[in-house]
Amino acid sequence: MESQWQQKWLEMGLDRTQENPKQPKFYALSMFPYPSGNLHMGHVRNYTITDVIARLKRMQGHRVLHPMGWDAFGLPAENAAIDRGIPPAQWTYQNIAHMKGQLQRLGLSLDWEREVTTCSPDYYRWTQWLFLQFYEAGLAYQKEAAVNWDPIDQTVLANEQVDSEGRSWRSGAKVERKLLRQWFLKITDYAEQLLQDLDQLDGWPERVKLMQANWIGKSVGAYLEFPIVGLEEKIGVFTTRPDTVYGVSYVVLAPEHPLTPQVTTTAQKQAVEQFIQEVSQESELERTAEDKPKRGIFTGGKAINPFNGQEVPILIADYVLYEYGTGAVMGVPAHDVRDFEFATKYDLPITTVIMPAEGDASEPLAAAYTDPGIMVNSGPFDGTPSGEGKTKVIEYAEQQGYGKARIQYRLRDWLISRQRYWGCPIPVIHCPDCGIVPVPDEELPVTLPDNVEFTGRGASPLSQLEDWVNVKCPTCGGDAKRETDTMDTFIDSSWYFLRYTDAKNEQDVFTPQKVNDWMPVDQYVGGIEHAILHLLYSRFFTKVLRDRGLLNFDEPFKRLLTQGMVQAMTYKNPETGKYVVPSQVTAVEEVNSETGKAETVYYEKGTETQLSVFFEKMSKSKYNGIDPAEVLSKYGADTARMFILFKAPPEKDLEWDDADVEGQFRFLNRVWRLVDEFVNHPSSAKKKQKTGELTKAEKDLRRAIHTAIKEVSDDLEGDYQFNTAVSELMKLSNALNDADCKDSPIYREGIEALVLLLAPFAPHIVEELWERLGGKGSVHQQAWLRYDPEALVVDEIDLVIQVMGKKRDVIQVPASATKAELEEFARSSEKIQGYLEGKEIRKVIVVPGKLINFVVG
Ligand code: ANZ
Ligand code: ZN
Repeated sequence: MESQWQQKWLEMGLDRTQENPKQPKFYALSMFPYPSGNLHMGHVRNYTITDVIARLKRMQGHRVLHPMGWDAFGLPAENAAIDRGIPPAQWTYQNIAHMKGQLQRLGLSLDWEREVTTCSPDYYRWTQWLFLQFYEAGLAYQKEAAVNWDPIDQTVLANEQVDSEGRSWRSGAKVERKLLRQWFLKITDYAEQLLQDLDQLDGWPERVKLMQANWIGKSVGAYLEFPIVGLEEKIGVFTTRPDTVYGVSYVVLAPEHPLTPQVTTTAQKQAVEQFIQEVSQESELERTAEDKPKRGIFTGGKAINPFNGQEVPILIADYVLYEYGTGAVMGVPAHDVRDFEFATKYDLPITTVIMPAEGDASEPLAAAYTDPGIMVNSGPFDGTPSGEGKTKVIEYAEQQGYGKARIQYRLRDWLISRQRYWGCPIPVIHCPDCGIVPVPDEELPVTLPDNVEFTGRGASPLSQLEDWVNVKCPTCGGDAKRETDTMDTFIDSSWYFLRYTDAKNEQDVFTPQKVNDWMPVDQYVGGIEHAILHLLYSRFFTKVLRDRGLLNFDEPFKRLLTQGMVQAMTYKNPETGKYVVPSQVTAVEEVNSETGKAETVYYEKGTETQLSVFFEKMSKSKYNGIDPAEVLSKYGADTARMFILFKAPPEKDLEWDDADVEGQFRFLNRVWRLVDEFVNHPSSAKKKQKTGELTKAEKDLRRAIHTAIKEVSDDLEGDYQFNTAVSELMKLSNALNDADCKDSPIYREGIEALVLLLAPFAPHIVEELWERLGGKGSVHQQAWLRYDPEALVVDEIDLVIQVMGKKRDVIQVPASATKAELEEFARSSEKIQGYLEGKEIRKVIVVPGKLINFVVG
């Protein structure tokens, strides 16, 4: 049935984007997949969530854009080419075809006419065009940067090709760092805006905004200059604590700092060079890890603290990073944890210059004092509170020419060059006379050649192709060479959501009218793993394109939902530490000797080893992956969707549980039977309008129906609590099942409501049922139901009557009854009269709306 409906929807064009300008727009977007070859459960969850939202918004009268595409460039395709000789394009397009089929089986209401594939020339032509926009704006530039170099294969490696021990995936060689001239995008120009505009993003999880803010890493402080004894140059440092400048007892340079050789004395030269050599082997993470002791060495040089004229030694240390701030630090051991540790180790003086209100500055510190306080030992600033001191020291520094205020961001420019084949070629030409020349517009795209050999060795495949590399300079006509680097695939995904709004445009990247109409994305759904880079880069692209006049909004994604992981049970042998394949596990019911309760215990087959079991993210290596294709074959898409939506709120992790899948399967079967019985019931064809008073049963059922409409609608508004929405639908189905008015038009109202409310969740079965009910058109073209507030009004309640705290009767009374009236109703019950007869009533307790209790003597 599912595939039939999918076919019909395709013919009807049901999933195509509606263009009626009178309807409000809604852009529902899932993060597009990498075509690895197979859909996994994480995809299924992601796309199901977005699909329910898209379907709901359509029923609520929006014109909806709900597209899909492929993030199709990247390393695995190239690896397939190296390992198995399959051309990257072939491997990629095969995977796309297969995964597209899988997606279609899920019954997603996607507009496939807007499909984008980032490795297709009609897409990457515009990626190249956009790169040139950045270049024109002065936001793309080249500089030297380190790459991973495999000395055996003589090739550049991606980070993913280097193992945790720093060895090459192929050759096993110890990977070296090598400097290459590479392309960068100047994202740092937008650091402040990227930070500030996070405030506009009310519909984003706080956690994601915080991660972005930390990544941008804004620090407010000062730039201060320390003269060097015997040299003209000064050492500039960045500090967030100018208030501690009188406590400086040394200055530290990063080993890579250009002044290092100059400040180093002959006596120290050899030791310094050896130290630099050692540090160059460490990664940034190793250099800054908090649990690692800081290492440094004296250069023999001295600097002068301009504030008090004191001479202090210049050191170099591993913990100072060349890429951050100025690559030099003023060391204040009394007030910085790292400096304290460092000064203690190298026997440098520790001078207190900030003191708590009741402190004693002459007492030696046991640890760095990092809180605010009062400035002491600080010349003219003594007695100033440290907060105020920061500003005062900066003002003084400016007057004296020692330095100035400075804001520093941790964010660095985006290195986009990759020395790989399967990526978007950077569209520039290097001419010995004209320098860098952009490839002219009319020559775009610069296409990837396909006569390429993949060996995984030597220079990147593109630079090995002489007739591709050698071209004439577009400006002077002389001999020139193409750029052979390709772009980071994060570039492809930084603008795909814009292209969907005008996916078939061959003249332009998109028209302003279309992009401004559909954007921003109203609801973006994807994994938390993209919380930083993908989202930050997309925001950066949006702002640059806005400044180029290509679009008119500040932020691309209005609301963001980061869905939780899909987990499943894993079995681990505690002795070997290895995961065990489920087919090798035996489950046994045993009585726990401590608690005396029966429980299920798991053993590795054929052994006495009890396995530890827990839920973990599905993965091949843990043998706990569940193949969506199998679930779809066994239960169909509707059940798979229902389970995923019901099992956990969308942003929480979801634990796969076959019993719950079965549960949803049974629920859909119950719905089926309900409708089936109704359709085959002779009275179902009767008139649809109820005239006259409703009976109690009808009123109760109508209340259940409208409660469901209200609750499901509320659950789907804003936070998308699909799990509770499904629970409400189950309640409604129970109410219908139990209803005492199956002949009434109210019952028909209920059956139809159940089908309509279920439509976004289980689209196929509901379409079939809608047809059987004789509904007009597709169920997915019906309007979302609105509840009738009057139907919710409870006009009668059940009053529990107790005598001495024991329940003796339940009667129906008007909901509006006062306490006195409730007592009167209770006393009029015959049963109660029996209990009260001949007894003295000492007290009557009334809980309005619920119960009444007679205390008798
Ligand atoms: C003196 C000082 C005294 C500092 C004190 C802190 C506390 P954030 O917040 O991360 O910006 N620093 C500056 N550049 C550095 C570099 N390239 N590598 C390592 N550390 C560097 O931190 C800024 C602080 O980190 C700066 O303020 C500097 O140490 C250090 F009681 O200067 B501070
Ligand atoms: Zn030229």
